[in-house]
Parts: sequence; structure tokens; C-alpha cells
Amino acid sequence: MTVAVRRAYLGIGTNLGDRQAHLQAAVDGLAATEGIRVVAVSPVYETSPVGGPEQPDYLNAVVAVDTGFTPHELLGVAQRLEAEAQRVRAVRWGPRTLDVDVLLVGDERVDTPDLVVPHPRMTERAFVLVPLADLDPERAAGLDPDGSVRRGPDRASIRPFGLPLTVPE
Ligand code: GSY
Repeated sequence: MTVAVRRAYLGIGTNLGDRQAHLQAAVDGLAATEGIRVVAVSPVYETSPVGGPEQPDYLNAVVAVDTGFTPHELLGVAQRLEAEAQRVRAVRWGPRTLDVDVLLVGDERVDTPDLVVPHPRMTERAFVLVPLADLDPERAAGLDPDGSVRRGPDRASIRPFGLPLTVPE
């Protein structure tokens, strides 16, 4: 059976331990997954926490992949990578070693109890839309038509971190 390969975007974030290493491990884990090709990784941003209890700043980035996986198959990969980072999340919206969110899978829409795509909160979050715009400005502009999230007050809550992630050959 031929599977239609689509461009998907995953958000990655971490605010515990060696944050850069956790993000790089997520990119490496995606690249090592048969059926997924990592196309590009955005710059890394250091970002103020949104929601939850008082907690450390996050590092966030967005990864573009080409894949024939369904959104739920991508969710399975995301959950595996989070488990491999020994993610512990005692508090909802609380600190975590690794968060991998399925943001967009082509133009597909999913609304199930365990997964909603496009990600329901991405249009409000500069820490998602700014790195997404680095990879696909048109797609990000379509989700934030007046640029209020990418350029608005929330923009100050995200700062370029400097250290790039690498895409394995
Ligand atoms: O939604 C992902 C986890 N998360 C984050 C995050 O990744 N970055 C920032 N800045 N705040 C967050 N709050 C939550 S929950």
C-alpha cells in the first residue's frame, strides 16, 4: 500500500535537566524512526512558562518532518520519545523533561479525546508560532493572520537561545 507522505510539524519543549540535550535527543529520536524524515529544525528559543505553577524557563523549537504516519501514529512516536526522556509530570501544565506536541499533519483535522490536530492552543502561543514561522512563514501567518501572537506582547516572552539543534544525516 502506498502511503501519502505529508509535511507535519511537531513542537518540542523542556524545562528540566539538560534542556538542550533533551531537545537534541527528541530530534535524533525522530530522525531514527523508520517512516519519518526530519526535514528541518527551527532555531531554539528560551521561553517564559505559560500556565501552570511557578517553574523554570523552557527551551522550545519546532521540527518539520515528512511522513506517511497518521496523526495518532505520530502521537505514539511523541509519547515514546517523552518516555525515553524519563518524563515525569506530577502536575498538569507543570515542569517536564520533554514535551512533544503534534501541531500539524498536512491539512488533516483530528478531534478525538486523546488528540486534537491542529493543536488547539498553538494559535495563542508565541513559543510555537515564532519557531513555526522560521520554518514555514506562510503556514504560521495563516494561523495568526494579524501577526498579533508572533509580533505582539507575548513576543517578549521568547528569546533566541543561540545554540542550534542538528539534524542527523
Ligand atoms: O505545551 C507544552 C508545555 N508547556 C510549555 C512550553 O513548552 N513552553 C512554555 N514557554 N510554556 C509552556 N507551558 C507548557 S504546559
